[in-house]
Amino acid sequence: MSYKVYINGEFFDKENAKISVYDHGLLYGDGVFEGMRSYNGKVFRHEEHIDRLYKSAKAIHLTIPMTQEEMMRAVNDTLAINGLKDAYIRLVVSRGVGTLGIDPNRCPTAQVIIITDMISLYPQELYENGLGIATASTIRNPASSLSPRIKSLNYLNNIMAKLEGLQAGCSEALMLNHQGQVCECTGDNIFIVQDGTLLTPSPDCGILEGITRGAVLDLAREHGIPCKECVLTRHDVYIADECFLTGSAAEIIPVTQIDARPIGDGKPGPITQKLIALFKELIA
Ligand code: PXG
Repeated sequence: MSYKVYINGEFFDKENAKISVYDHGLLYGDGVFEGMRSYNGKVFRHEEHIDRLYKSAKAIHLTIPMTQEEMMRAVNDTLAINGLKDAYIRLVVSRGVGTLGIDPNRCPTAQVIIITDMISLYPQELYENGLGIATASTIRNPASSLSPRIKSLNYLNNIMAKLEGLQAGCSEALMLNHQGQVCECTGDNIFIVQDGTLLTPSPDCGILEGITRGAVLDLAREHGIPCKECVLTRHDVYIADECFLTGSAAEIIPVTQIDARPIGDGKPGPITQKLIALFKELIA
């Protein structure tokens, strides 16, 4: 199926959806993006994603040439033109076409690209049995050099860690910050359960504040599961009763092994399963 791609207000067939090689998004990773999901024709936490996009853009001094309302409409229009109800949405705003050299002032207008496609998920088997992760030696960018709160087009920090995970035979890798505290995985936030309490690194640890992470914290609070945003060490993950990851693409996926050690009894735990069920209801 060839889906149409939105570029600056126009729709192009996938094979004709092209941008300039002088775009600073390509040349320097200068831009921001969002990865979203739609369920039954409705974008999950749409406004929150668009808010995060505009905050990322603001942080890198990038002006998006349309309002948040217009952006939400453009996303809905792209889904509609492609007849997609359950989809993955990739929204990219790049610095746009410029000259060679990093000066962003040489790029007069940002480019807005919206790609909608089928979702590619982890295999179902991993949702049932859990996934293994490995700690990467690549440290998460400290907020003082490039804030992980910016969802930027420069993902090399995460890609370096992902490569380490894959080399260790794992599809995700755990990233620590420069103080050795647990941050997040390369494209997912991390949670553990210890003695019935749900724990996840606080934003101060240097993470992307995931929208799915926020939805899971809301669900836990609504359903009386005690939860805390705090500092976690790798040791805490090693001795956790349960562990899972959250992200727009993965939703909630259990982790049953880290650095070749089983987590808890090596099977997805009851609180993880409860949250997976509650999340399914939320998106139904
Ligand atoms: N941490 C990082 C570093 C991420 O990139 C998350 C956490 C989870 O955030 P959300 O808001 O999705 O709950 C992400 C999300 C992709 C893709 O296509 C990447 C993400 C999400 C969806 C798709 O690479 N990253």
